[in-house]
Amino acid sequence: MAEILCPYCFKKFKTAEVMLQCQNEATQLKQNSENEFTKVPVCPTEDDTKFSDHWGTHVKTKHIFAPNFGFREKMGLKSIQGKPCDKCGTLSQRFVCPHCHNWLPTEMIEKGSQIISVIGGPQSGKTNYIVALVHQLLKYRAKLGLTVTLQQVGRNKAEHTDEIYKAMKKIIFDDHMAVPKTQVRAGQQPIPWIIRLESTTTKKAVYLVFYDTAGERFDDASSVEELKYFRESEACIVVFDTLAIPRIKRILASKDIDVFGEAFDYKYTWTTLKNFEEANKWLKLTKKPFAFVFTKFDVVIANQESLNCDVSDFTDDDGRFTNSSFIKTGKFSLKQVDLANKAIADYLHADDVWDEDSLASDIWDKWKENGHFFGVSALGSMTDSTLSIQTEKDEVVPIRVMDPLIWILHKLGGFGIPLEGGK
Ligand SMILES: Nc1nc2c(ncn2[C@@H]2O[C@H](COP(=O)(O)OP(=O)(O)O)[C@@H](O)[C@H]2O)c(=O)[nH]1
Ligand SMILES: [Mg+2]
Ligand SMILES: [Zn+2]
Ligand SMILES: [Zn+2]
Repeated sequence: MAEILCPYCFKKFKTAEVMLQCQNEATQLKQNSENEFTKVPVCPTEDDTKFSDHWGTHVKTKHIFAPNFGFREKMGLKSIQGKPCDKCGTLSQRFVCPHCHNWLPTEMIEKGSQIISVIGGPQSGKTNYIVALVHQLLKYRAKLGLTVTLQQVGRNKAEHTDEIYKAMKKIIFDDHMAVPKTQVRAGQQPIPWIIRLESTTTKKAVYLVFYDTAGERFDDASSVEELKYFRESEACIVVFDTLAIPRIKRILASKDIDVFGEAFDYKYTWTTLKNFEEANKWLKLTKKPFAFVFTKFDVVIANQESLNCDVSDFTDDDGRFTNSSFIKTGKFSLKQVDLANKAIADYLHADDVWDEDSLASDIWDKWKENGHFFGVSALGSMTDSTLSIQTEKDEVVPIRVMDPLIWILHKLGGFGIPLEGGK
C-alpha cells in the first residue's frame, strides 16, 4: 500500500490511515435559553489540538474522523472514496493528514506522494526562482510532456498555491519587478507551495514542495526543519546565492557594482546538509539527485570580465546568456547541463575565480553523478535599486530555470523526459 508523505508536517502515513474532515456547512435554527431562534451549524467546529499545534495558534476546525474504509480500499485493491461524517452523515471528501490535520490533495491520497524539495538560505533568490520556474513549466509543459497543477488546498483561498503564484507572477512578468523579500511572520509556520507534476505519457507524478520561509527561520533552532526535507524528499533543489560567494562579493563591491540585496552566508545551508549527511550515512542521501543551483547568474554574465569568469559555456557568440536549448528543440540536452556543471565546478575550484575549492570537492566527492551544479537567472537581467528588472526587451525572460528540475526528473526516471540525441 502506498505511503503518503505529508507536505505540511513531513511525517508519513499509510493510505488507509488518512482522516476525513466534515464538509457540512449547513446551519439550522435552534432555540436558545431566552427562547430566541439562532442559526447554528448542523455539524459544529471542534477544538483541534493537532491542527493547532502545527500552526502554533489555537483554532477550532470542522469535525475530523477516521473513515470506515472497506476491505478492498484498505488493501489498496480499490481507490479510496469519501465517506459520510460519523456525526452528521454528510458525505465528506476532504482528506486530511492524520498527524497534523492539514487538508491534502485527493490525488496525493489516491496515488501516493513523492516530494522534490526546494531549499536555500535567506535572500538566496528562492522566491523569485520558484515563481520563474513555475512560469516556465506552465509555458513549456507540452514540450516536457507534463501536466503542471498548482494545488488548491490550504486553510483559506489566500494560501492556495495558485493564488500565491498569480500575485507574484504579476509582479515579475507584468510589472517587471523582483518579488520583494518574504515578510517575516513571527512564530508562524510557513505556508508550503505544492505543485503536482505528472507525465502525460507514463502518468508518473511527483510533488514539488517549497516553503517560502523568511530567512530568519534558518537559525540553529530551525535547522531541524531543513533536515526533514533532506531526509524525506526524493530529490532536492538546493539554492545558493551566487552573489554571496565572498570573492564575488568583494570584487563587485570594489568595482562599485551594486547588486541591490543583502548577502547572507550562503554556506549555512550547505553546512547543515553536509553535517547531516555525514552523521546519517544509512539514509544514503548522496544516492538521491541533488541539484545545486547558483541563482542570479545574470550578474556573473554581465560582469564576466571583472569577475575573471570564462562564461563561454553559458553564452552565444555575442556574449549573451543563452537559455536551455530544450526550449527550441523540445529535447533536453544533457550535454548542455554537463558543460554548465563542469564550468561552475571549475569556477569554484579556481582561487582566482570563485575560490570555493572545498565546496566543489565535497559535493563532487559525496554526490558524484547524483549531484550537479546549475547557473540560473530567475529575472533574466539585473535589477536597479527599486528592484525594477533591467530587461532589454519588453518582457522578462528567465534563463535556464527549468534545467535543475528536468535533470532531476530525468535522474529519477519514469517521467519520459525527451532527450537530445536519444529516445
Ligand atoms: N540580478 C538578479 N537578482 C535577483 C534574482 N533573483 C532574485 N534576485 C535578488 O535577490 C533578492 C532576494 O530574492 P528572493 O527571491 O526574495 O530570495 P529568498 O529570500 O531566498 O526568497 C531579490 O529581492 C532580488 O533583489 C535574479 O535572477 N537576478
Ligand atoms: Mg522568499
Ligand atoms: Zn501532516
Ligand atoms: Zn459532520
